[in-house]
Amino acid sequence: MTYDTIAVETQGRVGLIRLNRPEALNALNARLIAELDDALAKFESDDGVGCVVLTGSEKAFAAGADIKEMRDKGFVDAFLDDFIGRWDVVARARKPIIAAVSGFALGGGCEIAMMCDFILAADTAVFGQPEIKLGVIPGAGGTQRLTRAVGKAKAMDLILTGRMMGAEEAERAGLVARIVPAADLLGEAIKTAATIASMSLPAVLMAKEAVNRAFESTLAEGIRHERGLFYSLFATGDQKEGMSAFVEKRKPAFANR
Ligand code: CO8
Repeated sequence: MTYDTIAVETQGRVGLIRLNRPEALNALNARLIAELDDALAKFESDDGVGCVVLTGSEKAFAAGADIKEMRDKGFVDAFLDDFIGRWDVVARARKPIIAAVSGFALGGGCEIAMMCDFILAADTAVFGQPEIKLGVIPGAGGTQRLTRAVGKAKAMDLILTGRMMGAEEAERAGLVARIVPAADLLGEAIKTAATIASMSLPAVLMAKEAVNRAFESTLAEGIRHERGLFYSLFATGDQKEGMSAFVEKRKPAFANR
């Protein structure tokens, strides 16, 4: 597949995807989602990639779903086509994905960022769910993921008024893992992804799965699940390597097996 709306590259064990529709502030249209799906599937099956960074431009991570594409849809077409269903590509990924957000992350843009495993934000980042101003509501998980991230009060404030929130407020609220100066954002995201990609891949995938389980189960269920995953890692060579390296005072060389 040739990409018109994203740019894809690898840097070491890091897969990098840039949303690239500058004329529309990276508004997410069907073509872009199909390309994102394709690029992520390739990274998922590439043993050379251990972590993915998803980013946009300096001005916009993504200013939402493409309003011009959505405007004329009718209910039956939207329902039968289930176009939002295809957006789950990011949430379905097993490998970790870091959202590196600079500028606008609005509507579907904020929702895609929240589907990633964590968000690194430039100090210029702006988050919001402005769908209410368009006569609709968030449709790609915004009412659920934002509420889990920042709590009911702030989620209601943002979703009912459509107001935007800056990086500092987003970090205070727990939506953002860290803020970095805009000029350092991509470098910091790639460095962070490289650190993750240097770990044992089975351990990384299981850690991600276990943390996500916290949002889908009771505490007792989640802890049982975590314990099962933890014990299973003792079947990997990487566990032997990691613990031996610590005892022998050297760096581990994980084989990802
Ligand atoms: N869709 C389509 N085009 C867009 C979008 C968008 N979401 N956002 C910006 N653009 C276009 C503008 O139309 C403009 O194009 P043109 O030059 O041809 O007029 C170009 O990008 C530049 O935008 P502006 O001139 O508006 O730039 P400003 O710097 O003045 O303003 C803003 C930037 C504040 C980000 C402004 O563009 C804006 O408010 N954009 C819309 C934000 C929004 O409402 N997003 C939510 C969209 S709805 C949604 O995401 C629902 C998700 C639910 C899932 C749906 C699954 C498909």
